[in-house]
Amino acid sequence: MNSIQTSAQTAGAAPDTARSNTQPWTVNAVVALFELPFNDLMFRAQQVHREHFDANAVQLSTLMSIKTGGCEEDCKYCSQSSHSDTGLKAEKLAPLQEVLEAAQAAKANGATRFCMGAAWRSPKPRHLEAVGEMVRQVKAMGLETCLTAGMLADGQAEQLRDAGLDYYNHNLDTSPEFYGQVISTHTFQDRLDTIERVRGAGLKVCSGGIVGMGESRRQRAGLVVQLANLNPYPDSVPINNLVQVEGTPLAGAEALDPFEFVRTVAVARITMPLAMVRLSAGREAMPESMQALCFLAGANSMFYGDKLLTTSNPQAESDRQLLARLGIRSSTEAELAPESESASEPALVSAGCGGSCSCACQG
Ligand code: SAM
Ligand code: DTB
Ligand code: SF4
Repeated sequence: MNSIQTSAQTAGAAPDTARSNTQPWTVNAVVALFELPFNDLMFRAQQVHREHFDANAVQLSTLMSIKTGGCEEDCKYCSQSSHSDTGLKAEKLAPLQEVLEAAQAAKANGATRFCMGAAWRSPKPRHLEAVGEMVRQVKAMGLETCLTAGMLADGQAEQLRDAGLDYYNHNLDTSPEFYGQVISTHTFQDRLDTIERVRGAGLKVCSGGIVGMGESRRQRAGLVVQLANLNPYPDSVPINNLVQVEGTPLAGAEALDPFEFVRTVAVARITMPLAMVRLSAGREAMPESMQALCFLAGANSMFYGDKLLTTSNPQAESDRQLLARLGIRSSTEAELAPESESASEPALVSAGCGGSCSCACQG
C-alpha cells in the first residue's frame, strides 16, 4: 500500500494476534512517515502512543555484559568484534555469583528487567547450560530476564524458555539492502531465522536496530518495514544510535541529525503500536531535551544503569532526575502492557527513591 496507514487501519480485520499489522507496511509508506513535518509526525506518534499506553511511564532495563569481547563476527559498529582493534580484552563467561550480584543491584536501583549480553556468534551447548542457570536465578529474584547471545540453533530457544527466560534480544540492525555493508559473517536471513526460533519457542522477541551508520533514510525505513511486517511484530523494539567506538570501521561516521533519530522512534511507534519502543544505546551523547523528544515520540522503555555492555550510559542518578523533571514514572512492562487492566493507572515502581516518596514502591 502506498498511502500512510493509520492506527485505525492497522486495528482492522482479524489479525493473527494483536501485534500483527493487517496490511504490510511498504517502504514508500514508511518513508512518507519520515517525511512528515516534524510536529505532525510527533502528533501522530503521540496519538498512537496514548491509544495504547500510559504516556507518562517508562520501563527500565539494566544491561550486563556476561561475556565480553573476542567475538568472531565482523559487525562494523561493535567494540567486541575480533576483526576490530578496540583495545577491549576478551573475557570468559562471568561467574554466576557476579551476575547475581549485578542483578540484585539493578533491582535495588529500580530496574524491572535484567538483560544479559554475550559476545558470541552463537552459544555452544555448555554456554547455554551456564547461562540457563543465570536466567533461572535472576528470574527467581523477581526480575524479568532478557538475553542476547547471538544466533540460536534448533532447541536452544526452548532450553532458555525452560530456564525462565522472558525475552531474547536479536536485532535486525539495519535494512536488508545495507546489511552486507555492515556485517559479512552472517546474513540478514540468519537473523530472521533466529527470531523465528525464539518466537516458535514462545519467548518474547526483542528486535530493533542501529541508526547513524551511514544508511540512507530509505534504508532506515527499510529496517522499520522489516520489523513492522514480522508476524507478529516484536514485543520490544530497541532503537540504538550508533556509539562510535575507536578502532571500529564505523568510528568517524557522520553523526545522524538528532531529529532524524527522534523521527525513527516516532515511526517505530506508529508502525508497531503495541510494541515497547526502547530508547537504547547512544543516550549518553544525547542532550536531555532530545531524550524528552524521544519519549514524546513514543519511546516507553530505556536502558538504565551506568553501563551498557562495554560503553557507558548516563548515570542512574541523572536519569532519575531527568524522569522526575519530565513527570515520567518508572513502571513494569506488565503494568504498561495494553492488555493489562492496570494499564491506564500503573502502579509506581521505585527508581531508587530510597523510600522517600509517597509511591507504592519497595524503597
Ligand atoms: N552477539 C549478539 C548479537 O549480535 O546479537 C549480542 C550482543 S550485540 C552487542 C547486541 C546489539 O547491540 C547489536 O545487535 C547492536 O544492535 C547493538 N550494538 C552493539 N554495538 C553497538 C554500538 N557501538 N552502538 C549502538 N548499538 C550497538
Ligand atoms: C540493544 O539493542 N542494545 C543493547 C542491547 N540490545 C544488548 C546493547 C547496546 C550496546 C552498545 C555498545 C556497547 O556498550 O558495547
Ligand atoms: Fe558484536 Fe554481536 Fe556482532 Fe559479535 S555478533 S561482533 S557481539 S554485534
